[in-house]
Amino acid sequence: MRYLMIPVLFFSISMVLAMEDNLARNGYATASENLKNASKSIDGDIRTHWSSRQRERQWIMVDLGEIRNVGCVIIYWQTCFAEHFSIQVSKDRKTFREVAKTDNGAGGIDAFGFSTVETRFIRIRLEKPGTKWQSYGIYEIEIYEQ
Ligand SMILES: [Ca+2]
Repeated sequence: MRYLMIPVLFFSISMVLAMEDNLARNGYATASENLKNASKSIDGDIRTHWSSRQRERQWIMVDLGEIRNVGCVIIYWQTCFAEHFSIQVSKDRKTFREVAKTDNGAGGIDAFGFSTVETRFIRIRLEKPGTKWQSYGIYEIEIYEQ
């Protein structure tokens, strides 16, 4: 019994800590398309994902609901990752500023740390797919203060 309890307990503690720290868990997700699935990118479940259709330029955005300090974004890619993409922030959803960018994404997990900014909206601009399917899929977006 003890053998079984230890990993279960450890998993539970990890989940609680992650939920408290990850600002995206209290956010609202929207996207350039397939809106009904956008929330699956911030539902805390690594088995569910948002995916786009086959179009080169897309975006997905998380509204934190209020201005928060943000200094780290982690993206968990589904098979269809982006090779070129950037992360932008905005307080008002009108003026966006780029805080991270890559032209050599390789999928898996991408973690970006940057100087902490005050922001409400975090938008991931997807510029070029990295796979032959020419679409994008994201299991989860996590957003942290640092
Ligand atoms: Ca998910």
